[in-house]
Amino acid sequence: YEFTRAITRRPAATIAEGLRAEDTGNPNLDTMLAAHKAYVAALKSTGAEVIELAPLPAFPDAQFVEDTALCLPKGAILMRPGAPSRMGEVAEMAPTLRACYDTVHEITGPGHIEGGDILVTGREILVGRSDRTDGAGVEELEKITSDWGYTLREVFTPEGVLHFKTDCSLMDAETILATRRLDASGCFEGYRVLHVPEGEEAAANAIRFNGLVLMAAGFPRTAELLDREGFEVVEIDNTDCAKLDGGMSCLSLRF
Ligand code: CIR
Repeated sequence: YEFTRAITRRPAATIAEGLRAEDTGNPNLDTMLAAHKAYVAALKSTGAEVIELAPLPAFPDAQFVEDTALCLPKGAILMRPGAPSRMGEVAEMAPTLRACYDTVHEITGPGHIEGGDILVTGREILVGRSDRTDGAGVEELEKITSDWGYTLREVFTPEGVLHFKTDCSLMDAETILATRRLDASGCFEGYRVLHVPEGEEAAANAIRFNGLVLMAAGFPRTAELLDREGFEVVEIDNTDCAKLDGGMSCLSLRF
């Protein structure tokens, strides 16, 4: 959770064409841009450098940059999204990562894996299989990360949940904020787990970024819980991203 850099991408005018499991209305570009600005400002306020990429109208989900790569200290790994409409986002991200890293690997397939399914903790890499991430994708990632000395553990994302990290986030090396439904699968055994209060499940996709925890606004009991635990919380309006099943972690690559 200590980072010197982040990569973000401004939402494009085509956001209404973004993927969503359920139609709860179209996102509004102006309010999404305002929220995105607040998000970037919060990252920068910690002293980190934020690389802000230009919108990609051909890829309406491209602001959710997290899904395109995994950034680790030893190198970056380009993902292979399970959503066909998002495949092309990876090539758009590649040059930026190649400029930041000496080593950039890529998942070449046939499997699929998206960054939203990967949680890097203080001791291991957890990868949740989901509708977007399959066993072959996890296996290919494991080959790369084991060479770098990481332990990778495959876990499962609950039915109906888009990504593993839709339901959890790392608060510090040992502490995970998670929904009860995800924790019930037993995947966090040995960690300290803070449960998102019932009815506030959408607050589980937060990020610890240096001294701050960025979380979606509108979940007062979760904010209070994190505050009580000693975290400095910044609330960001997530109304528009939520309409596209996006949250705090999806909006950046952090390294
Ligand atoms: C999608 O369905 O792929 C996008 N509309 C949302 C992606 C959210 N990304 C994430 O949770 N890492």
